[in-house]
Amino acid sequence: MKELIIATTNNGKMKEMRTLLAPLNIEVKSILDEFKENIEIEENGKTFKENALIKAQTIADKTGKVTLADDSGLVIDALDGRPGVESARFLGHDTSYIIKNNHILELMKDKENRSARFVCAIAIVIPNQEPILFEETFEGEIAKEILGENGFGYDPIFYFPPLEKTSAEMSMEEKNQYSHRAKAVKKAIDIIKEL
Ligand code: ITT
Repeated sequence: MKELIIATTNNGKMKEMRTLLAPLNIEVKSILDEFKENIEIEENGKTFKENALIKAQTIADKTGKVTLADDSGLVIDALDGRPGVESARFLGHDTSYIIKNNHILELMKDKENRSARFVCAIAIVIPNQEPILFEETFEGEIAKEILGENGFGYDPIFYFPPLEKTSAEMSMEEKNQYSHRAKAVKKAIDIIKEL
């Protein structure tokens, strides 16, 4: 296999994907690389896996090429799993993460249970084959304040106790050692290597 399409328009995600998939030594293309424009896909699934499959299937149908999609998000136990599958749309898709993150800190102000996890579901669609789906997590806590400038999205409020840092304070190498996406992409690499 010479190329892999990643059904994403999220630059932060794509940056991590390129680094994580480098060991495959194949061309890795985002939606923007492949189509020269963004393709809107309605993510109306109820679970991360359903949404990952919707994205990968839509793009595989358009390209006829092997396509991988990541659907991910932040699950906070004290907020009944919110923002969850709505993570990108929480408070509006175009609302800045400074506002989203501050709002979550406010919602979590009096909460004793701060446990949370990032979830990453990956779907791999190979034309004319059954889709492959799996999910991994990155366990941590909601921080008390916004800290760090690396990463993207909710990284500045996601505290990882083993390193005593938020995931926005971790280097890319550190995040790619422990994250939900890193663990899921490692599984994807093993599958794609066999194609
Ligand atoms: P695509 O669907 O085009 O891939 P998206 O941003 O809409 O891009 P998702 O629907 O999977 O992607 O939503 C994921 C959201 O979850 C993302 O926008 C972040 O807010 C959050 N998220 C996921 N992984 C994250 C990570 O590693 N660090 C910080 N936030 C993360």
